[in-house]
Amino acid sequence: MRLILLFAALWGHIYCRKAFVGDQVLEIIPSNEEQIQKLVQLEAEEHLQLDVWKSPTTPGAAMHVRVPFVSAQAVRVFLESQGIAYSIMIDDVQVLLDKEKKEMELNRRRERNGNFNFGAYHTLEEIYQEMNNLVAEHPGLVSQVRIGSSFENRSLNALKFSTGGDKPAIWLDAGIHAREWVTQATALWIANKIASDYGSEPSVTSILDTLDLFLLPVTNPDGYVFSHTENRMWRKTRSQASGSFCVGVDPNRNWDAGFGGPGASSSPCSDSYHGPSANSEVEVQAIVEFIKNHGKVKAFLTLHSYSQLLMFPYGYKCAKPESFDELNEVGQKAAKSLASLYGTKYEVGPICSVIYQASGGSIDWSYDFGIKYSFALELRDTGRYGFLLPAAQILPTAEETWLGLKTIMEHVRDHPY
Ligand code: 0X9
Ligand code: ZN
Repeated sequence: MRLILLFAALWGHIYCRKAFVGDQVLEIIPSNEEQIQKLVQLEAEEHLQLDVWKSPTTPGAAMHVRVPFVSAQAVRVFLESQGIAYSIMIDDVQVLLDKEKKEMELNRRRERNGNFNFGAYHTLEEIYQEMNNLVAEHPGLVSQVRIGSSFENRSLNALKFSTGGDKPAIWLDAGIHAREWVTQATALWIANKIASDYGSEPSVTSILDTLDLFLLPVTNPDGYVFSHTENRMWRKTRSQASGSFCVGVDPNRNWDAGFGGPGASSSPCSDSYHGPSANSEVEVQAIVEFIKNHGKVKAFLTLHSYSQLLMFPYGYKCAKPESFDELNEVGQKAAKSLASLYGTKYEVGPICSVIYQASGGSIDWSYDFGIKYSFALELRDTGRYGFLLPAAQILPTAEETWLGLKTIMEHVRDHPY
């Protein structure tokens, strides 16, 4: 009997070990360039299996990193020996994941006899179902466009909001990075908000009387499914590289904009792997083809998390874009209306100055393609929960984000080009 129990415990330990038990997320503050270099070296130590949530940039600015339980000791010793300041941001990642899962199950039971809860996280299936419902409830305004399929053959479904005719359009996507769950949830809330406000709220009404809107809530469905079923921290696509065991490409390093340059990795195992060639990811390809074929897309907006940033080009280079002054002005205006609701502060500026140089990003491609109003938003928070933002913050995040986006859309409406 004892032997059987021991065996069961061992089996459980080996095969059922929850992936993130005891993992911590550290906030590390380098105080000089030398310490930043040390952190970059630390990040490169593959055996430590560090998951960098926020890269080190300048002295005094925080780096966030998930440290697997087994690497904790080594990382602490390293930081202390170098005199680098750090604190614990999340003490046990698995505790947050268990809570998140429990909340989702509870919500699922509640939803069985009621309406879709926009303040909860949902599976891909549930999101696609709700998109179908939206179309069914607003047939004169909302339709669905299948712009392509993912590597694992899932539909890439965009919602089209149109009052008729082929108007110039706004593009809005979310969830290109799988684990940024608040973005897919926010996009869906916004879809519902627009559908219900058209005809009664003057601003939405006039935007849609002038422009069509295409909204893709789940840009990376394979990654999203994987983040639910296997690894909550999954970021990339699920494509299979030839000649490597590692799976996936960072779809926000895969666009044809400074492809393969600084701020992207050529290692298939890296979370910022740019892929074998520009547009190698079918998910990226589908959007590029759609935008090119449409021919009249005037704004390209994309949702990421986290850090509370409102960014515009460039990321692949640190030069100012030609429309810097206008984009900066629109960005500041949007950040102001976003903050008017709950006081959430956003930093506004070019990708290269507000985060880091990063090549192959979507809004750099769209801008160079000729879409002047190209913006990327990093939603809540600034790191308390990072990618694991509690579901209780979905609604406030969505509401405030919508105010920011609406301000951008109003500007696009009033500045045809
Ligand atoms: O590194 C990224 O791809 C984005 N940050 S995230 O933490 N969400 O991964 C920011 C990149 C800026 N956006 C675009 N270039 N579109
Ligand atoms: Zn992202």
